[in-house]
Amino acid sequence: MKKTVGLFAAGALVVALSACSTGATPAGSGGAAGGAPNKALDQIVVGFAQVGAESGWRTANTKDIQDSFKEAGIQLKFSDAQQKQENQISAIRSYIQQNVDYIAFSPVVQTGWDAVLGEAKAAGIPVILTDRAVDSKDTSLYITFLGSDFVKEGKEAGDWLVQQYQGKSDPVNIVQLEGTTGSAPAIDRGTGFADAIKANPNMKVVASQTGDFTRAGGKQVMEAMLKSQPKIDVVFAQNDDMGLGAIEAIEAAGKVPGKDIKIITVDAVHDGMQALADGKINYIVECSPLLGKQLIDIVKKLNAGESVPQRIVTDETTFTQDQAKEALPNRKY
Ligand code: GZL
Repeated sequence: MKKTVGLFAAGALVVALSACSTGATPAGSGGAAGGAPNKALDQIVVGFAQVGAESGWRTANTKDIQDSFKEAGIQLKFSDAQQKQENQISAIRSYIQQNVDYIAFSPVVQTGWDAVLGEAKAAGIPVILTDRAVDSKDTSLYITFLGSDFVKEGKEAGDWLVQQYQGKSDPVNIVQLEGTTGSAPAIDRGTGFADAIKANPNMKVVASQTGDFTRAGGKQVMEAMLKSQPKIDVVFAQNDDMGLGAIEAIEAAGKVPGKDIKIITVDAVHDGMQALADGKINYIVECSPLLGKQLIDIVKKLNAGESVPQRIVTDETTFTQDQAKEALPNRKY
């Protein structure tokens, strides 16, 4: 929807702003540009281009977004890109064609978004990043990035490991199961983890490979690492699903996960927390998929002509085995 400029009286130019999305606040500028859309909530249409359905985290994220929009009475157009960037780009282009009021998406990888985000900007449709970031230098291409601090998550995983081996100097051979290649969580969790352990020369990442955030991928990569690595002490899986796949491979190799090989993961979805409570995983860093309500809040603020911060970091915590046993009964996902 564009601003509607109309000539209402001889010589008088009155700008009539239709209830449209051009009142959005360019990132970091504060205040609405051109007046608030102020649409009735049930008239607002948001196009959401989801990454896929690759993990328990993604399933929970999708459910939370869909439930939040239903509860808010805001129209949601939803697409699943099956972890392919070209599908997400097509979905965004389709939302532009449909002239939605806002576009939200979780970029499957960090790079390659400037062109399509430029098209959304030219169409006057504000873009909200959820979950994952883009590496665009032009921050006017999106209004805000709502999601976790992945570097912090990686660091928290590494810090826990360093603490476990405090005062010991024996070699600690670590294998890392990376998330989707080129994705913000894979890049940043790897950076945070490496930073956390770098002061300990006895701790070495002896192998690191992507399992694409899937259980099957984690199992496949772990099977290969068990064959190629003479000794593995620790697995750092960048999400629960790859960690659960690694457990299957470790047990198939006749070893005890959580004891013979320690496992640290990220997410804290139900199956991961169950494995943690059962002692098969040793530590989980939470990454909350429950972004729906915050996304709705951003849409409502923009519709009211209010500005939103360019970066909104989600709250999350960490879990030991005992904490998982306590938390499990009340977990939403
Ligand atoms: C993190 C999210 C990641 C999860 C994985 O915010 O993008 O993608 O950690 C998911 O489980 O597949």
